[in-house]
Amino acid sequence: MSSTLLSSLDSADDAPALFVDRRVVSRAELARAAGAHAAVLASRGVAPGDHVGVWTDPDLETFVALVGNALYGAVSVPLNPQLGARELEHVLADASPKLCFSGPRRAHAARAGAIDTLVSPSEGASLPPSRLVDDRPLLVLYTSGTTGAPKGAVLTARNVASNLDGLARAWGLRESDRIAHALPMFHVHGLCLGLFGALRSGAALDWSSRFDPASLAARIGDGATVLYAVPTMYHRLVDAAERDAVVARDLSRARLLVSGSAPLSTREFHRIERACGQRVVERYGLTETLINCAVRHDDARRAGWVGRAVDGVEVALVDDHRSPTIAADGASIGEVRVRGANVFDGYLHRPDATSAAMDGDRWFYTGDLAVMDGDGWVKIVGRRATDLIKTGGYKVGAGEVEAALREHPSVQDCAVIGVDDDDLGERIVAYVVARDELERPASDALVAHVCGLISAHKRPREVHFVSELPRNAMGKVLKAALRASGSTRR
Ligand code: MCA
Ligand code: AMP
Repeated sequence: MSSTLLSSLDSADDAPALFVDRRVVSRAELARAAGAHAAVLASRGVAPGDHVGVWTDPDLETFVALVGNALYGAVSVPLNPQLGARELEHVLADASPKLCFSGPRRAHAARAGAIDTLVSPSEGASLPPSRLVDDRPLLVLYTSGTTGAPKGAVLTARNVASNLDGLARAWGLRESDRIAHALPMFHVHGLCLGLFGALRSGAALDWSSRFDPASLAARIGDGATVLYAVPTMYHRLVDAAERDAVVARDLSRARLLVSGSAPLSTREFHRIERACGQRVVERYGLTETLINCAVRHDDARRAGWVGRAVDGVEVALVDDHRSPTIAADGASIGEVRVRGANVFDGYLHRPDATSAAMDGDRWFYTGDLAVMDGDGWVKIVGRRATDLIKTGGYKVGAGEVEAALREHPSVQDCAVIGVDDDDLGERIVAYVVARDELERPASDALVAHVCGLISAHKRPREVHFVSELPRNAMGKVLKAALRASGSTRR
């Protein structure tokens, strides 16, 4: 393990570090800009360990701020530019950033309320401090639970570095690699694996601000060697590849196509293989643990299996009493628990939630259900909580969406479920009881209302009006009955 966190920046040479929408930035340029950012932080009274919000707009300045914060020791709290008002209020109150960084768009300055906003620091020549792999926090990433507002997962430099080293070994990442992705920069996948993973392994990051299948595939045609994407993106990529031979050819040139954040169906795995001759490599993780299992680059790849434990991670299956009694026979189902340097420090201000998810031996209980075979290969088969929805690779708590809907004056009651969807994996469907049956709000208005309060990707894709919700004798909504009642797969 390199003792410095973003080790490829230590040499600060002319090798490309980043392609941001095709704008190339060398390691030397990135290191210099990150140094200037760090100098501005210091001049604004930010101390190492302070939280700094970063609006993750699709600008080079966002990358500089994330890297500059990491090197300086400030803890980045990445902010989705599309955070609704209620979610933003929660994140700012919970994380109390010392200031929020905004790129040249400045549009967010007013949104952070009383919190000071730092706009794109100017050039400067100072070299960045070199951050060691330490046990201090590096990031606070907000992640949804079954109930309540999202929780801030605190990840340390060691969590991230140890996991990135395991992944670099699993995938044989090297300086000649260029990792392409079009993922958001406020989650583990795009930020930790994509940005920090490239800067630690010496590969370059080739980032596209918008996901467009043909353009992303063209980045591989243009020299990117590895692709990171969520299954929804692979679904759209293979649709494009089936229509367009150029897309298929570009995808066929990748050294590795890597999928994660949600299950890649066996159907899509085989479609991709047929369209471009590539067997996708899957890996499985959580915000709290980073990546637990991965298929190695030289493994035989099996549809539906997420590979073996990443180096440095212990993975086991447990029964309902959290006892490791589940046989590794490829058929017995248990909950996945994990332990290792990858496992986070805990949830910010939520010792209750941390101790519910992590035991005294530092095993983290994922809530995911899986089988394991005799070689330690894992296949995810479901999850314990039915109120957690994975849509387009984003985790969304049904309760968050319900709470947002309930704030609408015309909504008397509601229930939100995830329904199987070929494109999104699951799509969010809302069942709504209107306060006045004769004056139902328009579905679009309800969706817009949700987008105003929480992130747009948490919006319902369908709204059904019902006169009442099915409930059991205890008054609990019967979501299984809703699921059975109407919306079908598509
Ligand atoms: C739509 N939009 C609206 C409204 N309706 N905005 C305001 N009001 C409305 N009523 C906007 C959206 O904000 C967005 O804006 C645009 O319409 C379309 O967005 P979206 O619905 O998200 O598009 P999509 O086509 O469904 O997106 C599919 C996607 C996306 C590109 C695959 O879901 C995605 O990027 N997923 C990645 C998720 C991810 O990175 N997960 C990693 C979690 P605009 O066009 O301006 O954007 S980390 C994790 O899971 C673990 C650790 C792991 O294992 O990796
Ligand atoms: P998040 O909190 O957004 O980090 O989401 C983590 C969850 O995504 C996990 O608990 C799993 O349910 C799911 N997940 C991530 N990767 C995979 C995968 N390769 N296969 C199945 N589920 C996955």
